[in-house]
Amino acid sequence: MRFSCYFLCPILFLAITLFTSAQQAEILNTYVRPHTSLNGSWKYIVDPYENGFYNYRLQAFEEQEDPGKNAFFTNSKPADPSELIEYDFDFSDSLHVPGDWNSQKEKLFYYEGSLWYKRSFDYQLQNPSNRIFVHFGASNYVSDVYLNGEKLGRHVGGFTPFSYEITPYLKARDNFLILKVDNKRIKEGVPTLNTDWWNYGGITRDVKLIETPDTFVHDYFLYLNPDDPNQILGFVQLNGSQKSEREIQLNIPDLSVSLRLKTDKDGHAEIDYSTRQIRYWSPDDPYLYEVEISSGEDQITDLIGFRTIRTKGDKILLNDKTVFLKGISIHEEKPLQGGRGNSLEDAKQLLSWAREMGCNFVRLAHYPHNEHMVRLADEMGLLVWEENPVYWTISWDNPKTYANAAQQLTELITRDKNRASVIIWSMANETPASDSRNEFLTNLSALARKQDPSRLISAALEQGRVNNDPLIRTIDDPFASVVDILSFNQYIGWYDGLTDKLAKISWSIEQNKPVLISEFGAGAKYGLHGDKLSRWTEEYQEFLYEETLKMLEAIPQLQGMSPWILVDFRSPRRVLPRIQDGWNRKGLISEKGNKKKAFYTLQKYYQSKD
Ligand code: GCB
Repeated sequence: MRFSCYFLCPILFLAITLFTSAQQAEILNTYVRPHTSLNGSWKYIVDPYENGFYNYRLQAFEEQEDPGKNAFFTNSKPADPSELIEYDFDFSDSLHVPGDWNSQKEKLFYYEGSLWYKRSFDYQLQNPSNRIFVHFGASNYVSDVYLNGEKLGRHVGGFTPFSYEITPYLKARDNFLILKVDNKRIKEGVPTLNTDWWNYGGITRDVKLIETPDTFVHDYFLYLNPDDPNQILGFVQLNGSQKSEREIQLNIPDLSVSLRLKTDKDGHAEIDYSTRQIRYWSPDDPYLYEVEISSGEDQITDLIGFRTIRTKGDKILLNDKTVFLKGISIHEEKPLQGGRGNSLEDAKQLLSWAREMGCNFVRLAHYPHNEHMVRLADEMGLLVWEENPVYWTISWDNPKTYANAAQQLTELITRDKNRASVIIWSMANETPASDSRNEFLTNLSALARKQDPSRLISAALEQGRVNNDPLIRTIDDPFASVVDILSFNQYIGWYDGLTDKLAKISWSIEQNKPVLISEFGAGAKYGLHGDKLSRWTEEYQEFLYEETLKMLEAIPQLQGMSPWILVDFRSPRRVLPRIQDGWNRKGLISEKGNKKKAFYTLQKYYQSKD
């Protein structure tokens, strides 16, 4: 009984639970708040030995009583020509923010380590009693943040937002914001040492300054009760010295909702409102309501769709109607240019390709993508799978690794919980079953369900064999009992035999749950042609898609798929000269935007599902 340890190891469980109290970011919902952008040109210093962080005894400068001028975050200059200071941001080279460093500078293409960023700015508060925050959309992987020489904090995790209040440190002129960003891969990290994607380092998403009144709308969550599509549930949370017993006005003009809420002593107010008027969000009608929330001087307007998503037996029900998920997996790379994607234009290109292929669903692999992706999916009517970067073989027994995974998942849910397009939180990808892994993922799922009762839980699992028969496949992973949607990756015909094997496979899946094939695929170099048994040709990939689709149709619980992958993407594991040259070639579109034959195979299949 693989789950027994879950019950038998109360001490470990307690330790894990203690680490789940994730920290709340200082400012949220920044997408819809007025802001001052700190994007643009930032000075940088490459620091592989972390010379600006540690002294020559490897003691952190910031832990010394006097860090001294050689600590880079002090941004010091020689007071007179005799003084020895061995760095100078202002005479250093620049990088564009947002953006990874690897694709901006040839000399940094393979760089994994510490790099310091510095940007100066002036800022005058609009009202002296206001507060001000600095917000980072994401920065990979560990970020130490300083303003005017003061440490604001450290953030761990490469794909989720973080922020700090800077009110006490702000000056009207010549503020200097400094980050040390370190993308060294570490075993206990999330993800860990080994991935099949490029470890792009740097401040990869927008940097914003956001000014608020002393007391402001910190957070809100509006969702439909999954069991009653007429009931809007949720909360509004205030932050600030006046947050207790305070009035909040919540309006949804197109629904004729005008609610007056009152916060409790913690600044929290619950929403519970019933109406029969709701126009439900769906891929056919991605309708978004304007929701206005105000309290005191603060006002925020967001666009929020209302829909229910649940499963019944082996069906997925969107607004109580069955839906088949015609999907594709996507990595967050800039189409055509390469490097980490981060703009609305990047999102538009990727999601338009998915739409052109006939998708109603995208799997955003293998980590949280930028917010433009889900905002645009909301507008376009694409259903979304979002994923925590728990990939392959994480340090399952390390409580700090768990705490980090829980923190990243919390930050993702916090950011995207109001997006109707997002229907699935995925806990992990291709993780090997063991007691400690099962506990890890079970606890993460419980955390996700607690934070968000309105969505489905899944994970990209692996398949197994029945009685060791290579031709009869099943899902015997114990985590299958926890998920709502039974998803798994399979590469029959690519890593597992040749394409002729596909016709011989049968599936014996016992769980009465919707089945989603989270990955299948084959590598093909765009423009390389040959017979359908020659690896890397478009014909091989096309044939594998044809045969796989036939094979999958025989699974009675099949409710969708997200084949691997929309576009060729960079991976240091893919070194075959002339074919891969550093790219994973399983894309249906090349990195230059050319569609391979299998693109049309999948398009035709999805059209047949309409
Ligand atoms: C997988 C992984 C994905 C890889 C893919 C491949 O199973 O989930 O991250 O990129 O296979 O191409 O091998």
